[in-house]
Amino acid sequence: MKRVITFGTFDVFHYGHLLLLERAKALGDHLAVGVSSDELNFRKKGRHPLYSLEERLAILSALRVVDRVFIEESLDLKKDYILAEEADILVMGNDWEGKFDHLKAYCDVVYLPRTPSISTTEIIERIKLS
Ligand code: C2G
Repeated sequence: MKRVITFGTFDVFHYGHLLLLERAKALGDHLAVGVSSDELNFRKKGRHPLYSLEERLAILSALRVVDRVFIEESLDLKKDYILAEEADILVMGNDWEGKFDHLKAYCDVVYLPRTPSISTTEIIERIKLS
């Protein structure tokens, strides 16, 4: 049984998020998702998510491909989350390419290509203009 772990904010959940999770799950049998706390997202992106942590956790928990969700409080705790979840594979989008290579001591690290032309920021902009 292979355990996969991935992380993200998943704000305004969209098709690119779904494809990332489906490809992550296909690499193993069990998928755990670390969902960024509102504070962590503010530190990463300089804005609060539109969807609250509770809403983002609820959406992710309801997905068939997701077996478990937990809260990611800090980018620096990845090693602890990997060990706690007994993960065999860490999956990240390739916007993080190379950034987590030091974790190869604990599990396989795979960067998957992002789905082109879709992002939460772009969706927010489109809604503002319409
Ligand atoms: N994603 C994707 N294609 C897109 C948009 C996003 O494959 N068009 C992927 C991202 O690469 C990421 C996941 O969907 O793997 C979640 O995206 P974000 O919420 O933007 O993730 P991010 O805030 O970068 O969080 O610990 C690292 C972070 O928590 C990652």
